[in-house]
Amino acid sequence: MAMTTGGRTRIFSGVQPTGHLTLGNYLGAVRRWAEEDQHRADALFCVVNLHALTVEHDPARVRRLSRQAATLLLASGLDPEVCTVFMQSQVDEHLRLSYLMECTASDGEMRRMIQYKEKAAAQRAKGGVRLSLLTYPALMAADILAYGTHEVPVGEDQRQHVELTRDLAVRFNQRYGATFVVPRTTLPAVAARVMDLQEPTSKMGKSRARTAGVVYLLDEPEVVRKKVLRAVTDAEPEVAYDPEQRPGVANLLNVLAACTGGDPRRLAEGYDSYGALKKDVAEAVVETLRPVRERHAELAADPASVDAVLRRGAERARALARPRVDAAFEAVGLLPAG
Ligand code: AQP
Repeated sequence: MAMTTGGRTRIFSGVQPTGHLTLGNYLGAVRRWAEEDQHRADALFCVVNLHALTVEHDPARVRRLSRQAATLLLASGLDPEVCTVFMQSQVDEHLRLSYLMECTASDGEMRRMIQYKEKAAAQRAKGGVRLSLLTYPALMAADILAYGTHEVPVGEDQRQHVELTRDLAVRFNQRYGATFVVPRTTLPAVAARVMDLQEPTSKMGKSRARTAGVVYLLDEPEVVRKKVLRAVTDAEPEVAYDPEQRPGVANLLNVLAACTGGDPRRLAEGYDSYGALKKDVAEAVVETLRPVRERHAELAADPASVDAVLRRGAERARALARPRVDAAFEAVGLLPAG
């Protein structure tokens, strides 16, 4: 029998401190964690800072972005009295289990990951691909499986990694006995993949080099307006929702729907010019992000309280993860420590 989670649904998800958090992170993942997930389950949310070392990094920047990401999670409404917020590197169980996941996965599986292919191509051109970029999904599987997670709320781009996590959990359980819960992905109803405003066929990502099409959670309202008003659309005269043929307009309609609660197809019917649509999108985004920016400013003024939340979160996470990771060590044939 896989270890239980006390009868409650367990949710785990995370965000990488590879850059400043974006509107994509918020609409695709973080907002749902705060508004729904933390209230309906035993939920853990993590700044996955080890993942930020898979690409070239500046230690001071990773340190700064890690604390900023944690502060933004709290500013977005994650309540440490209700859920567990912590820093991945402060809970050793992630790395312990990651090695067992590397021993469960095959190199072919890792090489098939789309994110690996995309990022490796970019890094190869710059001079070298870190081995950890290839094995990243093993660490991500460990992040999820250590907690007996049932649901992983993520954006569409992470679906393939959660699928791999499922495969690894099933394989491990078959080889060594039931140890892990097999988790499933949950996606938001709209905005599961927010696209770059300048390149609407690419995901809006926080580590993109060109930032004109990326809205950051901490952008000033004037900057948000400028980025949205300059978004790439197309030459067709009427506003219509067609993600395949007209990705720029569809992206704006998805963002508007996510911010205002409407349906993107229906919303399209209410516009006869791109100018009017962009104006409404800009204001909807500014208003959606306003409370997050304001709360962030308050919390950032007291970094010690954020660190205290992370310390408490890490303690709880460690206590939850350790028995399952110890059981996995024993199951594969490693002698127990004491
Ligand atoms: N554009 C997006 N639309 C919807 N959801 C998104 N997510 C990320 N981008 C979008 C979701 O946000 C959570 C945290 O993801 P991440 O930290 O991996 O985000 P990132 O911004 O994509 O970071 P990078 O460094 O640019 O990473 P790569 O290129 O590796 O994705 C996840 O739930 C993610 O799905």
